[in-house]
Amino acid sequence: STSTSDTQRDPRFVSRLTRDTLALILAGGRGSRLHELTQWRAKPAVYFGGKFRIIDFPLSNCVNSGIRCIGVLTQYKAHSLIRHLMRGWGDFRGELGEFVEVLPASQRTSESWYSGTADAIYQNLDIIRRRMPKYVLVLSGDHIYKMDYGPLLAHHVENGADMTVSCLEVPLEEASQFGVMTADADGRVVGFDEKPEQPQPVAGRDDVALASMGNYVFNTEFLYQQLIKDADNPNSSRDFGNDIIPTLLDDHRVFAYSFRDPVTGEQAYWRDVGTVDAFWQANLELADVTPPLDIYDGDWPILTYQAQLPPCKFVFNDEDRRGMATDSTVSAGCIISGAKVHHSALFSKVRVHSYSLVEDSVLLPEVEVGENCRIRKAVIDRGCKIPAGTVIGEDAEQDSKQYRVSASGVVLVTPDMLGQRMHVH
Ligand code: ADQ
Ligand code: ADP
Repeated sequence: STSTSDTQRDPRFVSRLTRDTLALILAGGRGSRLHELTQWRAKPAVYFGGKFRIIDFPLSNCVNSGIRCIGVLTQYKAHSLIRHLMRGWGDFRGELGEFVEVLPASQRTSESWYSGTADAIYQNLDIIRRRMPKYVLVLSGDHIYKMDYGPLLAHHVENGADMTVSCLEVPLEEASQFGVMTADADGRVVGFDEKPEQPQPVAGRDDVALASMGNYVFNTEFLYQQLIKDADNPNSSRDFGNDIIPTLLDDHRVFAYSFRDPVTGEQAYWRDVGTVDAFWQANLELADVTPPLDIYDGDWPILTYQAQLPPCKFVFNDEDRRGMATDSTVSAGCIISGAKVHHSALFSKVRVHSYSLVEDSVLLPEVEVGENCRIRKAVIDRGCKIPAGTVIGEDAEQDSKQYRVSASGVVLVTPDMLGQRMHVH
């Protein structure tokens, strides 16, 4: 097996790590707490950050890290996701050994769909075997963050690990939604509980716990053995966090890799935009003067599919109808005509018409806001046509009759709620 001494023998060792890695992105999850936003699309296909989809973040991280052998495992409502992958991620250079391959659940090993995350990988073992990578990097397709996977792989190899779990510190009171681990002084994982009711804090602290990010590095041979063993266990739910990781700790070398901001060494940006509130907030944060996530960082570009679109345009009609946007992100193809947009995120091809106001809101592609509307604290799904004179976000009781109002008062509006779904293409 590879060891630190390889680094001394061969100076090309570090770049070989990412080149010898196959990344498998789990993108089959439902994301049910996003409610109607994932009624027709998988969570990784949900729009984010003005012009991206969530899956663009792990995909860009792979490419920026030098990992260009990538499989995306899809299952739930995958049409929108697969279309995006084909348009935006389909032009890799096969002759250079680069690819983004879609691996849909297709009952290849049995009559069942992917039952859990481990089963999703298990059902593709023969495909992995054919690629013969040295390491398999299993990634969650659900999170927004910028991460170089190179140091994670180096950490794995330097520790002589069988498996490495990427993790970060989270407040103890939020920890029960994650896989929570404890590690010894060398970083070896000694305890792992999937979504525990009483999470264990980090040694010597009482306010934070070590949460798994759902990103794992495996030695390929080790992964085969464990998945085959798990497949023989009739009591397993075939999930890495529930069934596999806890059983490995005694006999195998499982290490924790703590993900930190590479520049500051502080807690890194990582968001599970799993609820409508979290989705709304994370999108609006990008419009802040100093956002917590820099999407303008040329050293770590977030790649995506970009439609051919004209520039966005702001029309000043007269003193009462100045088209303007402040503290907002506005994407290509938008037209703001005689209307005010403040502290909002407008995705591509959004139209806002005269005398209207849009504030603290996230408008997904192709939303049209008619004249004389007031929209506050809303998330408006792709393609919604908001009729002239509509008021949203001022009266929660009224809003909740037609739309979904979240615990913190964010109003979610979808074409289905407006009776308009059939007009979307
Ligand atoms: P969860 O996010 O709750 O916890 P899960 O719902 O299994 O786990 O989703 C993990 C990833 O796999 C997501 O990207 C999802 O889209 C995808 N996925 C889920 N089911 C799938 C299937 N059948 N086929 C293909 N893809 C599927 C996990 C870990 C925790 C960890 C958190 C971090 O189990 O230990 O703390 O992620 O968010
Ligand atoms: P995107 O995620 O790219 O915005 P759409 O909003 O067009 O995609 O829809 C996502 C998927 O859901 C597509 O496959 C679309 O055909 C399907 N879909 C949307 N609404 C309905 C509906 N009311 N009935 C059946 N399928 C739908």
